[in-house]
Amino acid sequence: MKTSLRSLAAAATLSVSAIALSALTMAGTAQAGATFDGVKQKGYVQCGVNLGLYGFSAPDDKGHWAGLDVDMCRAVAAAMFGDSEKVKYTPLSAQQRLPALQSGEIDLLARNTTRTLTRDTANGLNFGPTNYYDGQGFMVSAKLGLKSAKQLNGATVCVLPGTTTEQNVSDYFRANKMNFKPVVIEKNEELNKAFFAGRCDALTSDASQLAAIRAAEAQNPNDYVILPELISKEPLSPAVRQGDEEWTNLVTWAFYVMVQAEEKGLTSENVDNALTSPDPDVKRLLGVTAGNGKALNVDEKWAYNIVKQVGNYGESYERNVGAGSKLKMARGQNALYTDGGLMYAPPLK
Ligand SMILES: N[C@@H](CCC(=O)N[C@@H](CS)C(=O)NCC(=O)O)C(=O)O
Repeated sequence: MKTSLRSLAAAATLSVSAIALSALTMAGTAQAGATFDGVKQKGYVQCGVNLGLYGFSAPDDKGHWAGLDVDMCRAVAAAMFGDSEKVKYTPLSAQQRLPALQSGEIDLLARNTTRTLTRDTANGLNFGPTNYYDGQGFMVSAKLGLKSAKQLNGATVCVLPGTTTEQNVSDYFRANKMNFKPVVIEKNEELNKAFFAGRCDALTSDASQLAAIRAAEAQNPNDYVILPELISKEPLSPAVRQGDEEWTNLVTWAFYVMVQAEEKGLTSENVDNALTSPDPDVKRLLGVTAGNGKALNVDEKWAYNIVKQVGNYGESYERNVGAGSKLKMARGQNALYTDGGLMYAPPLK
């Protein structure tokens, strides 16, 4: 009796440890997901981007896609293939973007897309880390002499459908007991034209986009002002389909590499010298100490390739939307946490 009890207990311990062991093994070897495998097999990332939004995703003078969102696509390609050029771009309107991801037409959506609960759940998406913290604002003609969005009662407002913008603007007017007349136009280009032609008193959009539209499309940018109120939170984030953790992980950590590189002072210029750094975090980041690559099922040089080819987050920011661009956006909330911003990379270990 005693023996059999003991052997039962032993068997139970054995099976518990067998389960624990198999769980460990599972965690140790990355389970390849369909998107991860598909991307690897075809040799490029199919990235959904904006139809053309200066600073985020727009073709440059030479026809190369450039921008903060484009750099997200490039970082993932650098991690996966050691080559940031292994990306094909699918330009998408606001209304096309989610179906394009859900249907599998694209692998990654990096198109100034706000992370929301509904998109994260009912729409079947997963979001990577926010690559630009934004908020919705209003742009008006300077001639109107307005100082505040609170003066917009009765205004006609140009707004793009299929966006968080559309909902926020009605919430804002209702909350402030004001009326407005929406002018809803699906194509960005036509919407902006309508605004610049004077068909609406105000254009509403994420504030970074208002700055981009003003810089790239106004005949005289000084004729327009962006009102000071930000009426919403728009954490713009890359999105993937649910169901492929391996792919979600790669996208997530590819972005964190750029932030971590900035935290550590690593740039595309100095990253080669950093390969001999004695700092254990830098060694791990650059694959001098192996482990992170294996965990993500990519080459140990994955993060080095991102920093070398795409740069750290600050470099990407300044080049695309900051001092080195037409937008000249201050870092604001997009500064590192050490400078009072929200950019913070969890440990890459
Ligand atoms: N971040 C918001 C808005 C995204 C969006 O599509 N914004 C429009 C304007 S409201 C846009 O990208 N415009 C680019 C352009 O006008 O070129 C969302 O995810 O719904």
